[in-house]
Amino acid sequence: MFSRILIANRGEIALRIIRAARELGVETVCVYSEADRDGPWLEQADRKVCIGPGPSPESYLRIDRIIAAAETTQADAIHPGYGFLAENAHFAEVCLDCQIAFIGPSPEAMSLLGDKVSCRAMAKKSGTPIFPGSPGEIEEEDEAISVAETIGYPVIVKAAAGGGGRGMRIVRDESELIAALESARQEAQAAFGNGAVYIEKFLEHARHVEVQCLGDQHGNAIHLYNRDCTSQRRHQKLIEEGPAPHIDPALRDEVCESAARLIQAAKYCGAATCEFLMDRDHNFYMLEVNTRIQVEHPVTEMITGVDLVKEMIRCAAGEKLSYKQSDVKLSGHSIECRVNAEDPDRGFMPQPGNVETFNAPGGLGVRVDSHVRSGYRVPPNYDSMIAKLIVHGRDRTEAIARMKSAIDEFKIGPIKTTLPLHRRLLECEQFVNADFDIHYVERLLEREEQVTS
Ligand code: MV4
Repeated sequence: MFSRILIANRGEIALRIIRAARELGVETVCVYSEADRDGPWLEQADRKVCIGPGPSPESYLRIDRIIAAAETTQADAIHPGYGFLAENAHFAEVCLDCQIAFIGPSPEAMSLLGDKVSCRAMAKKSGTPIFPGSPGEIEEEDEAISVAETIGYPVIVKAAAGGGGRGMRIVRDESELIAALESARQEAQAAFGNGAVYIEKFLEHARHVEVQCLGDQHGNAIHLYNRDCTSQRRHQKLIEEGPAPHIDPALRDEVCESAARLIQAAKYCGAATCEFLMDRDHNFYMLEVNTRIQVEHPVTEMITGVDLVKEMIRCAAGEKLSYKQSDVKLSGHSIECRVNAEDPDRGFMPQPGNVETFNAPGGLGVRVDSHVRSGYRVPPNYDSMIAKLIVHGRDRTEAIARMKSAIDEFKIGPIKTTLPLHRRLLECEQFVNADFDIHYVERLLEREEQVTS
């Protein structure tokens, strides 16, 4: 096991990693920016190193400064958390070159799964369902036309290096195809420095279902069942839950096992998530693989009892996974609300500033992952998530009731948060019946706007 790990992140995930390391008897070093000087999580670290000014390109994205901090504090590994450098294969490679373990996959596995074209090819080999589409990158206009004709319109043009909705173009008929191809290429080149694009059949009404996986350096890979992340707005998830509702166990196991086979085929070490879209007839199609620990990982921890961050650290240190597939048992239902410092009544405007009151809820089956306490000032430089409220219940009905009660108990002020919106979503018919698709939150917000104006 490592003696000391450096955490190249901030906020709640930095605290989450500190907790896991502490249980393993591993010391922690936190790097922080000038804007995070008073970050409460820093008090929990064994050491802290300032790496630059508030803007992340000058601190949390500075590979040179992070490596220098790891070397001066003699850290033997780096945990990247999520966001920032977590899915940067170059960073993972620099860590290894400097003889610092990267707590995550090898740069090769990260690149293989991070590129959507090579990931799709790998998925096909491992029997993971994918959308019909181009076998590889689209290089010629003629190929685009013939692929789209074969799979049928509508199709979607996507960037191989894309993710989170950037570099995508929906194409409804052949007349739009060539222009979409060209503009997707240009956007991808500008955003990712890689203009490669591919084509898939476009699915209109879908649910977002993802499978949590873990792999070790000994060729073992397991899945930890699934989560539903359909409740999102502009590619920002608002509510996640697990297991994904309304999926029969036989189909669920088949998809989850196919995800684990993909992770195994990629010789993957650490935590990975395979994202799928599911249509109304319960057909699954893999979208992409996230090669990091995700924000919503506590949902899986609540329903399986597995500490995902500890498993990541253990696997990076060369240990075997603590669980075989048959050791992973599903229990009850979990829901997570991402509490953002944003005003949902004013176009989700960020609400940086002083948090005078922060009274978190508690009780049976209630978990709050947050770095915030009363008196904390939310800096304007970073993501607006200030807490994750996670509940566990014996079934979905109990989890919903518990979440509503916990939201009512949660007092945050004077800054506005997304909690009142979460409360309304938990009561809307589509959520209650889990009869929803990836556009339902936006449609609900539009309806609310019409009522108030
Ligand atoms: C799709 C799709 C429909 N058909 N691919 C959006 C982000 C990126 N991860 C992939 N995305 C989508 N890919 C096909 N073939 C619809 C989306 C999509 C979406 C996916 C998941 C969650 C929310 C979404 C919102 C809009 C579009």
